[in-house]
Amino acid sequence: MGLPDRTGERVAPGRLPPGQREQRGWPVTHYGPVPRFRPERWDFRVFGATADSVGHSWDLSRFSALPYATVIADLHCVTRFSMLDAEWGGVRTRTVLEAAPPAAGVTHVMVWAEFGYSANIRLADFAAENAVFATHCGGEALTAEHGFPVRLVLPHLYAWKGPKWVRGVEYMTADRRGFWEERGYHNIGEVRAEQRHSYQEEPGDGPEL
Ligand SMILES: Nc1nc2c(c(=O)[nH]1)N[C@H]1C(S)=C(S)[C@@H](COP(=O)(O)O)O[C@H]1N2
Ligand SMILES: [Mo]
Repeated sequence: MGLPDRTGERVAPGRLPPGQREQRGWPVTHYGPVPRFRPERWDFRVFGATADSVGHSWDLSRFSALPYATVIADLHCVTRFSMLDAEWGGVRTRTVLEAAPPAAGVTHVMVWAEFGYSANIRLADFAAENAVFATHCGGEALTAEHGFPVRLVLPHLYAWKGPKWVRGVEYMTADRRGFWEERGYHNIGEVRAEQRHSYQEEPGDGPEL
């Protein structure tokens, strides 16, 4: 689906983060079933410690009307496959932060998806310039198994930090572990630092397990 044609190309040395290999094509990896999209019930909510103390929500047409950006970004799975240079289209996390600003004390966010999947992310990581709530890849709408209608792409963190089927963002004034962060994966998950597993965590990297 609109992936760059890299047939016969070699990946330049140093292009891949440590311990990763390039995956041609786009595998599907997730825990649990693919949710059914119900447009009449779908919303994207921002809640928790918002600057104005109220929650914000968008239905899909209003969410899709937010400023659209395209970003070239990788997907790095902790199981070591990487998809390089995909073109993602959607709403930058910065746009969401501007539309529904966090309160002054917010340090982390929890990104929530269907079926209670969640990922905790430091606010500064979430606000990265190339972080996008993607609705499209390669110019085409996401397929159901790749996260339709919205998934988070946060290329400097391992891909478990990028939920598919996103439903909202919780602003938090303290860190709390998400789904995989409670189950053995690293609380921060930075790809270049190979922060794969919770046993690698240093004091201060996350709440006690
Ligand atoms: N909701 C949800 N999002 C998820 C996951 C999941 O289990 N549930 N798995 C993550 C992991 S570990 C990876 S590698 C990517 C895989 O995305 P893909 O299936 O589009 O390749 O989705 C991420 N987002
Ligand atoms: Mo993954």
